[in-house]
Amino acid sequence: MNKKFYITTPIYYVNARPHIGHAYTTIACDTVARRQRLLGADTFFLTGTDEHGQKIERAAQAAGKTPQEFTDEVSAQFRALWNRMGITYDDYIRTTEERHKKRVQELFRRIRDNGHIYKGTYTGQYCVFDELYVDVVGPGAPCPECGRPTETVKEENYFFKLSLFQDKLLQLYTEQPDFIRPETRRNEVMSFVRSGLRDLSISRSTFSWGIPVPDDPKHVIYVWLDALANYITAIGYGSSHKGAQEAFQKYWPADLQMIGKEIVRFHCVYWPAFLMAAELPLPKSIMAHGWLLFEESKMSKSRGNIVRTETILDVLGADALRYFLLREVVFGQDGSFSFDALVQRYNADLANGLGNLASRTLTMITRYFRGEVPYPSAAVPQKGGDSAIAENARKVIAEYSTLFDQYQFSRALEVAWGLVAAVDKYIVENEPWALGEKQDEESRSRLGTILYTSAEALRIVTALAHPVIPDATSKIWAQLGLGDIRKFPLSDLKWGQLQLGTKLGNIEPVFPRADKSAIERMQKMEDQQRSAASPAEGQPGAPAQAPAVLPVATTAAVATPAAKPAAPAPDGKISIDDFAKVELRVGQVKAAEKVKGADKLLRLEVDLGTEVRQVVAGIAESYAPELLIGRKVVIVANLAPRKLRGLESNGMIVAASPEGGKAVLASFLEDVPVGTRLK
Ligand code: ME8
Repeated sequence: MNKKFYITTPIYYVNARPHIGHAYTTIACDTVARRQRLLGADTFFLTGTDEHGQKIERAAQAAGKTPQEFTDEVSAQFRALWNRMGITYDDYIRTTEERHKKRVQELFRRIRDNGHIYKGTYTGQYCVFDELYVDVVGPGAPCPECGRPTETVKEENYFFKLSLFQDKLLQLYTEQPDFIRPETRRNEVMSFVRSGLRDLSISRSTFSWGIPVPDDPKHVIYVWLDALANYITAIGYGSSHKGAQEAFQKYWPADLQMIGKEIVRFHCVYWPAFLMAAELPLPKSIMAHGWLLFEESKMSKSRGNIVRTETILDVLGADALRYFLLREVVFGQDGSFSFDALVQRYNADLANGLGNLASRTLTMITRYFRGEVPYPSAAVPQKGGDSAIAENARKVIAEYSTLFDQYQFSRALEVAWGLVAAVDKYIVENEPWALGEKQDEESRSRLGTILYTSAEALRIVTALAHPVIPDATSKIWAQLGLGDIRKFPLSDLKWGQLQLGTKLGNIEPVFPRADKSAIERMQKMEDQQRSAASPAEGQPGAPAQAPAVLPVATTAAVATPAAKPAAPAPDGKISIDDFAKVELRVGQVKAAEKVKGADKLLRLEVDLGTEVRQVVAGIAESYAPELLIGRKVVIVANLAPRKLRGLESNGMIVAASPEGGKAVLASFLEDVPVGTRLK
């Protein structure tokens, strides 16, 4: 019997339209699902939308629609986008569907019957944006996750005995190290759980947009319990239908649940605890990837820095986006998106790389061998270069598979494209076009060997890359005369399978080169979208300006997403008066420490001569706090105070933030008195 493989994306909130952050997770899952299918696994790929809760209810209100109308509309937009991109999901679950609602109630009942739910009163702060109960005190206190003001909730709730599962969870993380990937996230979760778990409120009674608690419909089930349950309800948990029950037996537990790093706690703490309480098997692995950053902060609708997927599809196509995201971003870490980098990668690796190799090789086979694959001739001895390519390809097949199965997409693609580069070099060195002019036996044989070797390497890269760039590789495969690539059993891939005499299909370029205008076009399309975006599309409750919080991303404190410059002169320059508005001063660090729960932030006390200021800076990944004590730094002294992780930051520390690198603090070679102004 075939191995099964069940893979899920998060179900996306429908409070805003999809952007390439959502597409990133969906593409990664689609790629894994496609590879599993090629490897022969009975694969089930689930995605969908998360449609209940206060956040969605308010978004609908802001749009002047009923929650159902609103969720129908936005959920359909997500689905239409995935369809347009050729995402091969097997089911699309909406949490407003009847099948889901009934099955969530069944799960609630089961956990309650097992004695893990009790009634109590919750008094505390709630973050509507994160749909999260938070441990902060006082009305309006900022959410430690996103910095938005929290709301005070005092209501009778059902509680889940989360505290009971602390030891079991720690045991799980220890015994099943792949349960949470990557390692950094696992460590974070373990220290969170070790610090103690409190029981969790799992119902709300002050609004109604949710699934009623069984036997007590005044309450609706907490949106995260409702949402997480989708992973089992979609495949039949809680159904009385035999077929659905069989599907659940077959596919659960999930083999891979892919998420973004901001929802690790829900998936790696709450979710397994709910499942344990219901005595259900746990997912095998939860993989949390990093964030796509745009203009230095997390791409998100509330920050207004999103890039729509449609723009890239219109100009470069889905394969370009898929390849770029998986090749450019180290999976698990944050990565920046820019149109420049996208087009550069597209041209270098796809148009000039794989595309060029395909058209060169196939065109020469057409021209010199009337479109039929020649075979390396036994009559003329092979050269070192020929066997080196074969050897290289064998190694690539093995390495690519290992890396891919560890979800190291970027490294896997780098390895495969190493073969593309090697074949390019091989072609240039062997000059098949010169041999093509000659008719003697030896030249023809040699030419056959070179073109066979090139075509076979092309076939191997094409098969390996298919899950990543399905459209282009399907075309190249057909051009190689090999039919439908989806039917190729990838686990059998080895050197030498290309048959003598295979008749090539029609040769057409797969990746036309993109010129500079592609970047301009995409930028223009996005600018138009932003200016046309209606306010209703924003996130209700979100501040008008992006909060300068948590995703300090790669930036040192210099780049604050909130600080939009005053309108620049038409040539982009500012006047000296504009510059004079910024009060830069020399400060000296008196104290420095890590901010709890924020791996990028340091809390500094900086002496400005006249006063000591608290500054929170995103430089923890670049500087150990103890190394900063006594160091002179440059501070933007007249910046309005802002809160980061609940700590007030009074000023900003100046640093260079090299692309992809670590922040470097601005400093002086000569000694300068503390408090001196820079001008
Ligand atoms: O959290 N970079 O939904 P959501 C990378 N409904 N990935 C990003 C991203 C970015 N800038 N922006 C979004 C929710 N994502 C809940 C989930 S699951 C039971 C409930 C991706 O619409 C990433 O996968 O806020 C992230 O975790 C997810 O979208 C969040 O989507």
